[in-house]
Parts: sequence; C-alpha cells; structure tokens
Amino acid sequence: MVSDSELKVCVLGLGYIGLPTAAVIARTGAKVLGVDVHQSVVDTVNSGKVHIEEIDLDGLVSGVVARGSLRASLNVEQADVFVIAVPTPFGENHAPDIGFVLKAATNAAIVLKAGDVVILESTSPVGTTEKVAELLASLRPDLKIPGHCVGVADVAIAYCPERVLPGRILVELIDNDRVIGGITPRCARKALQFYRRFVRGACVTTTAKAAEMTKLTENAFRDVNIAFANELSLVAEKMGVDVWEVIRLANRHPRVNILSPGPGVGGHCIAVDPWFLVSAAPEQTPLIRTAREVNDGKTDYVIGHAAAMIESNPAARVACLGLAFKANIDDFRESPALKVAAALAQRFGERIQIVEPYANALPATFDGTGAELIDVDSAIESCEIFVVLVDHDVFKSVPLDERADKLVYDTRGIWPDQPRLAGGEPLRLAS
Ligand code: SAJ
Repeated sequence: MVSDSELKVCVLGLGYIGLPTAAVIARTGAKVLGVDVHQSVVDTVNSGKVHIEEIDLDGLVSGVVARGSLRASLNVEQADVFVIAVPTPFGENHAPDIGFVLKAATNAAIVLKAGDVVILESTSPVGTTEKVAELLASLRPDLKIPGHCVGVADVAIAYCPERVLPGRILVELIDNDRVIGGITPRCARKALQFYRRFVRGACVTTTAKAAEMTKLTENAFRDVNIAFANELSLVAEKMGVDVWEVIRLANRHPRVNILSPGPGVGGHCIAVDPWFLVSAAPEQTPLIRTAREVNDGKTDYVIGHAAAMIESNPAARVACLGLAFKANIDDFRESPALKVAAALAQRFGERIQIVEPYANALPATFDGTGAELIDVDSAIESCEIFVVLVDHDVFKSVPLDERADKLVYDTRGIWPDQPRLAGGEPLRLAS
C-alpha cells in the first residue's frame, strides 16, 4: 500500500462515527475527504469546526483541517480507501433500512478504480456487505468485484464495525480491537492493512457475515444485561428492597457482574441494533426481543411512577434532572430521559423544570408545555421534587445537605445516601 502521506481516504457520512474516524485517519498524514449530504456539516468541517460534541474532537478537527489533511464535500472523489459510516435506522416493524448504505456505495461506485478498498462500518444486518458487493458488481461491470468474479478481484470489500463509546470515541477508535470481515480472505487482509495505520488494538480478520453478526451481538448482549438490571429494579421495588444495594452485594460474587438499572435504554445503537437480529430470525430470538420490551417498558414504568408522585404532591414543583441518553454527553437521540421529561411536561405543564447542562435550549417536543430549562442551582432553590433521569457528574456532586429535604425519584442510583422510603407507592412530601 502507498505511504501515509500519499494515501487518499474518502469517508462517507460525517456523523458521530464518520467525523472522528476521518479526523483520526487524517492525523496519520493521509489525505482525507469527508462526504456528507448536509451542506451545513460540510461547511462546519471545512471551517475547522465540529457539529457534534465529543471530547477532544474539536481540537483534532481544527488541527487536521488547518494542515490540509481533512476537508469535506457533498461529492465523492477518487480515493484509495472508501469508508462508509452512514446511519442504518430501522423502518416499519423494526426492519432495518440499509438505504443510506446502498446510496453511499452507489456514489463510491462512480469513482471506484482497480486497487481500491471499500469498507462498511455502519451497523448493518447480516448480509449487507454482500449486498454492497452485488451492487458494485452491477454498477461497475468493468471491474472484477469479489464474490462476483473468477480469479483475483480488482477491489477489496470488507465490513469492519465501529465499537466506540460516545464520550470516549477518540480513545476507543485507537485502542479497541477491531473485527474485520472480508467478502474474501484477501479483502479482509487488504482492509487490515488500512486499520493497522491507526489502530493500536488487535485487528482480527473473519468473514463479512461473521463481523456483521458480531457487532449486533455485542449490542444485544448489553441490552439483555441492562434488561436484567431493569427487571431486578422492579422486583426489588415490589419487595421493598434497595436494588442498588442488592446489585452492589451480588457483584461481590466473582462471577456476577450486574449492570445498572435506569429509566430505559437510549442512544442510536443498543435500543436499535438488537431488532436487526430479531427481525432476521424472529423465531430464534425470544430473549433478545423480550429484553428490548423490558427496557422500553421501564421507560413507561418510570413515567407512571413519577406522575403518581407528582400527582400526590399537587403544590410541589418538579425538577427533571437530565435529558441526554446517558451521562456527560449532549446526545438526546432515543433518550429515555427525554421521553420521561417530555411526558411529564405534557401532563403537568409549568410545574416541570428541566435541568440539562448539555442543552442550550429545550428541544421542540417541550414547545407549548410551559416547562423551562433551568440550572441545577435554581432547581435546588425552587423545586421540591427531583426526578433523576441522567447520571451526569454535575448531578452526582450535589451534596446531601442540599437535597435532604427533597422528594427524590432517583432512577439512576446516583445518590445512595438520599433518605428513601421502601416500596413502590408514590412518595409524599411532609406537609
Ligand atoms: N445503560 C443502562 N445501564 C447500564 C449501562 C447503560 O441503563 O448499566 C443505558 C445508558 O444509560 C444508555 C444506553 O444504556 O441509555 C446505552 O448506553 P451504553 O453506554 O451502554 O452504550 P452506547 O449506546 O453509548 O454505545 C454502545 C456500545 N456498545 C457496547 O457497549 C456493547 C459501544 O461500544 C458501541 O460502539 C455503540 O453502542 C454503537 O455505536 O453501536
């Protein structure tokens, strides 16, 4: 392969994965073009700025853009490596929609040449990489496409799922192990050479289908385990036991590692990807489907429990702490916290105050409800009921003496020292 400074890489999709990936590759000295369908994203990146919040990403992007290693465009250009990192949402009945992947591959096909490597990183249903190969074979009959030709193919096609955790993306892009699945073993080896340029973790090769299923398996595993914790939280409440204490104690067993209950599972990955497995093999996935339902059901349960608490205290003002889908990030996609807070605001109007240090304004779903965005200090001053929905560090740091007189529904277990009543009945403020 060509040297770092001569390598041209085209990253299709400049979202939460594509932009950090493009920036990390650009840091190696390669010439990277990031392609996005939104003019505003292209303009933002070309001005050296970022449109997403991620630790250290702004400094990295401004550096590589200033050096001329990264630029953005609406249009695909010739490159040696194409990395597809576009969304794969689900459509009706939770069936995955790979339309953006196929569109990106169609765009890459226009400029594809012999010797190029095409890598799909988007979370995808099993068989998607083969569909990409099929599409390229139909669009470019002049090229020998792996799986569709005799002898050595002209291009390599592989699947390499991203596995980074929002909030740690730049660290995990480098340090995590990567699974690289080729349409053929040769394709996998070609893609491996590319990842070795910037990945410190182990790079393990396999087939495209195994790599696709590995990605879905990782997120389904986490979903099932969170569902177990969420189910436990309901059982413990019925028994009048503190679930956090039970989990802490159970986790002292050398082979037990229970995750944390919460108001449900959010984000664009764990709440979505398990459905790709369920949709592909409905008969074989009762556990994975049930886990999804348990986690979604926990959000409805939290709404009901918080509403009962608010109704039992008609004069009290309520602070909902957090809207993000998890701690210390500004990402509200598929957020159970947002869903709970919006449901409460719709029902209780201006009694509801929202505290979200990662928001400058309330999302549109709060329009017309009367709910307001306030800071944590104002909430301590003005609200009697606290519904903790996100475990942001700034919330965790509120000491007991500032909240001892509050009625707290702590769905994340951030305040173990908070006086609480056992049992699931709505709590009342002392009058
Ligand atoms: N959550 C809990 N309890 C827990 C852990 C998480 O309720 O004990 C909730 C979070 O609050 C959040 C949701 O689950 O709402 C998901 O958060 P997360 O931190 O588990 O995962 P994501 O969605 O940020 O990132 C996941 C990661 N996958 C796994 O850990 C297996 C990440 O490595 C993937 O790259 C990412 O999905 C992805 O893009 O697929």
